[in-house]
Amino acid sequence: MTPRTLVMGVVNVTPDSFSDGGQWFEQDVAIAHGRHLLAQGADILDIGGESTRPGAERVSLAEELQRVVPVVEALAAAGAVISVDTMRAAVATAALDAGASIINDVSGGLADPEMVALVVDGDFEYVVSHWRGHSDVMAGRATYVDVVGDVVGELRGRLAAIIAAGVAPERLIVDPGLGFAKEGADNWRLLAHLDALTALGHRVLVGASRKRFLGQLLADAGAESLPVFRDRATAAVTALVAAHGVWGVRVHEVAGSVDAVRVAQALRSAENEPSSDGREGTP
Ligand code: PMM
Repeated sequence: MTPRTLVMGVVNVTPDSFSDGGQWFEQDVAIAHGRHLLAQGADILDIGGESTRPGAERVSLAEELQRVVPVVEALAAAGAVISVDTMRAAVATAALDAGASIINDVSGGLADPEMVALVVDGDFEYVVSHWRGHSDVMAGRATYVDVVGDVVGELRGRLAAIIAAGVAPERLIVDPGLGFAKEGADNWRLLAHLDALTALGHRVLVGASRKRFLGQLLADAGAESLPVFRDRATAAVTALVAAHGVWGVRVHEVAGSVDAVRVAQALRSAENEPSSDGREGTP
């Protein structure tokens, strides 16, 4: 039986995500939210202390550490598999010490020159996303000759550099970086050509959850399109990419994607079963 797609639940420890309480309140809320996502069936929690939405400014290292580390500690102690969404090697180091086992670097090692050396020396799993610059500049860099070929080519270059530095290829997970220096049509093209990403030979992670291109789709249809209304569309993307066999999906609302993965898995099993009259299933 092919392994099912894993659901990675997002735990953002960013002040703009929560009401204006103090630091402890935010951390308590984040920890409680992580527990809730686990109860809903999340396989992995992805904890982040820096917003990467378009136009966002960077947080200081001290602030990112203060936000992330206690939440990692608490949720790792609760038995969760922890991924940390950071572009900083120092945050990754502290998070690994606190119990994380995956580093999710949306810059694919480009934002911090220390990151690749940390990956070489460690034994954690490392997510390499397609990235062309920080949130303040990325919108101006969404220019492609052929988005699928360009993204896959740039990712191939990053993977080769990281492997050449001494990282075992099986530790790497690739991500097309939907929304990062990409317009709506670029995201749809990448989703339509996941096979080109899979062909890189690594596990594939997809982060479509609540992104602007889903909001645009809903708005164009006259539906409610604010981020909180994008979870059904997100779950639909999960079903489609899980049917394609991706390793994981990164989502804010876990329950819908857990069900979507169940649906995709049932479909994939049925595809592989012989039909009841003894003939092989559809090739
Ligand atoms: N998207 C966001 C943040 N981190 N990590 C990965 N691997 N892939 C993504 O697509 C991704 C990510 C956008 O952040 P949000 O939590 O504010 O939506």
